[in-house]
Amino acid sequence: MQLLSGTYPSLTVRGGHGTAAAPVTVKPASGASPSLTTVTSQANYVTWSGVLVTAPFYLTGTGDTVTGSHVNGGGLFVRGTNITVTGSLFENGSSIDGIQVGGAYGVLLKGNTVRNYNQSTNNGMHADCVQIFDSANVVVRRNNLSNCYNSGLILSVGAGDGIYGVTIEDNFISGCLVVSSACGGGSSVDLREASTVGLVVRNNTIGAGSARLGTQPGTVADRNIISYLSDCSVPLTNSVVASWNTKLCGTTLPLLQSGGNKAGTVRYANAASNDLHLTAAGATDATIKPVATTVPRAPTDIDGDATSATIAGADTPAGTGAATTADTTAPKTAISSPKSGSTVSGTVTLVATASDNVGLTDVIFRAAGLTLGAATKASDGSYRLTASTASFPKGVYTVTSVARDAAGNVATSVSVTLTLK
Ligand SMILES: [Ca+2]
Ligand SMILES: [Ca+2]
Ligand SMILES: [Ca+2]
Repeated sequence: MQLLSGTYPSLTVRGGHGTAAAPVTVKPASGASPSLTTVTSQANYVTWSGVLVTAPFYLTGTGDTVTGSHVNGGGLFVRGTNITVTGSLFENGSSIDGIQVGGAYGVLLKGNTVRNYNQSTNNGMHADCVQIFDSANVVVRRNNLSNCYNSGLILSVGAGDGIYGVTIEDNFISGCLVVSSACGGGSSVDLREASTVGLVVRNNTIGAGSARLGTQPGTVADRNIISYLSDCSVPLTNSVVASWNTKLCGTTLPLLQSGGNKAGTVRYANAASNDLHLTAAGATDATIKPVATTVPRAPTDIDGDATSATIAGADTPAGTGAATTADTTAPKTAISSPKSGSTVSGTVTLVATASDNVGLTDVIFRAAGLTLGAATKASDGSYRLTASTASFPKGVYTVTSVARDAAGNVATSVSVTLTLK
């Protein structure tokens, strides 16, 4: 579908004939400069390529992609399933988030720039570059997020459905520096949302603003560079921290005395313009002596260079990284109990097997388009979730287990059919 020049009224896209193998692409016609206002994309397998959007942009379908596009003055609301947002620029919104991922499943945000979102009215949006809530299996990779009023990247409670499986890697993330007089210098990252399960934060360079990391069980925060750390007790490893809350944590932050962490200031190419690439001296500043952790380092940096085992953050200078083998092998998972065709009631224990060539990050169970919860590993190696059926209407459900590894590869089991009575 090719768009001619002009300013379009509010668009809603329904129906359509896209498939995973052959998505419908919406793009400007050759030489045309269309300008879209509000876009609501409800159709499945639509690729928005090279479009300009100046108002809210909603993605609610399955298998939709936004690539090489420019959202100027608007924000993207990701509400669908298996959504990819890549190589796009989001900027200059007011009292709106740059990219808001809510009630979504299977989202990749890769290689985008999100910047300059301010808050001028008290509408409850708390303008963030990226906000995630009530979602599962989200990968935020190789983005540059900066200058957003409330936070560069925030996980929040939403409706309380929980956040399952978020990998944040190879990003430059800064808080609010220059946008407006209302800009209070907010958080670079705020990852404290307690319902989060399976959070991996690795190889990020986190610039100006307060870094608020979480302490949720299983969180991994490894090989990051952090300008200002707000917390005294977070699961930080192999990281370089320039400054921290000395009132709360003391002048000698204990977590920087172990775990491969160190205190130190890192020199960047141009921090004022959010270019957090390392200078030659910065590469020395960011050098670490790593200790072993439960997840490997990210294979590539923000530029796609191979990461170095001994350099923290999102940028490895080209040529200094040792090639690692990216893990492209998805985990395997299957539901072992209850058997398909079973009738269940009351409290049900779901049991799955799961494995991966490198290592699993988490296993969740899903039914009726909802994430039921995260499984815990039992002593026999199986993954189990005990869930009440009280909030589900009686009927027939297809239940799957979903396993994820640290590279963000996801596997979904063959479904089992359970009758709830
Ligand atoms: Ca927000
Ligand atoms: Ca690099
Ligand atoms: Ca794997």
